[in-house]
Amino acid sequence: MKKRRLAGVVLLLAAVLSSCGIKKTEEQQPASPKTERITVGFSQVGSESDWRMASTASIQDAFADSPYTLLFNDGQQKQENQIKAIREFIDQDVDYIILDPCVETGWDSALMEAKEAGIPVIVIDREVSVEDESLYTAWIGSDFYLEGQRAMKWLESYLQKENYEEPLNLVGIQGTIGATAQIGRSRALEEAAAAHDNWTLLEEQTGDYTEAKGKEVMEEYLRKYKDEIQVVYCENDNEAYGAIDAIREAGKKVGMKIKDGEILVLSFDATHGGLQLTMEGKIAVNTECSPLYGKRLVRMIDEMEQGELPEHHTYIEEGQFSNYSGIRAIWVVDNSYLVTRVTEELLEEREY
Ligand code: GZL
Repeated sequence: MKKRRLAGVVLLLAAVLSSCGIKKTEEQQPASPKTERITVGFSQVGSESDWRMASTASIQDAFADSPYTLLFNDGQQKQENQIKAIREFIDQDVDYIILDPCVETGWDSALMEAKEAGIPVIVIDREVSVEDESLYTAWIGSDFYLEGQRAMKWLESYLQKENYEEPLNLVGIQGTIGATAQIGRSRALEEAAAAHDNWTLLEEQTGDYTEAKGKEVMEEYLRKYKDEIQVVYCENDNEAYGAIDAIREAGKKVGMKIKDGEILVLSFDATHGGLQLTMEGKIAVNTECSPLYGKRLVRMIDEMEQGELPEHHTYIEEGQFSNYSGIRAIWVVDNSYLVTRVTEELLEEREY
């Protein structure tokens, strides 16, 4: 049991005994507990993308300004590393664990061990799929399926605005297979392709959210499909960087003039580099996925330290960006979402 909690029990026992007139002699009075800093173990997916680095920086910076000690572990995109880190945090008897899970499944036993050790787990960003949802105290992250729907609605609107009704061939460069972000974004692409008679989803392959793999996959697509590709759906900015390089090296152009043979690139994350390319029209639309969890997490732990239980499932607000002025908003089901034009000023203001 955490020394801090043990001290609390001893104090309570002493209070009960003295209230029954059972005086403990001086030497038996428990020493006043040394208040230890609250420690928080953070198991991060890895360092695979600009988004990930921004997520890590946001959390490390926020905890550096907090009364809490953060123990950080980079999982290098491997679940076994993250499970090992969770077990090490349990052995170190941390007060809280934060987990950004590389994939959704396979967490039940590690989270059960944390529960049995009395350590609350906060899951961020991607989700865990577990039998018993009480294995984690709270999840806060993005609605990845909605992100993908927003990207697809933008593409639909764009094609309508441009009166493009010819056949449209798309390829998908997916994120890490099994990650919540990949599951949601890929589902939106596949559903949209199936819903349009003139759209054909030629192929999807994982780019693992990295620039190198994104480029490799795009090179293979270009070899295979030659001039047939009109749209590339990149599930994060780093994959888009790689895909754009491959398209350029193949002597083709990225842009929005599909009728002139340009290849239209969609991306996610809205990182600084991704928004720069969006402002230049090289990424047609960039759907935001905010990595800024740090301050929220410190506030969440502040509240939990006061005995307040956070919401179990919280979605964060996210934007969408383009340099195409013809679409100011898109609608998904009954909700409208603004599309913001990227300007130098906007880039200046961005936190990541
Ligand atoms: C999504 C996040 C994804 C980003 C990628 O919330 O998990 O992982 O979209 C990152 O850039 O690698």
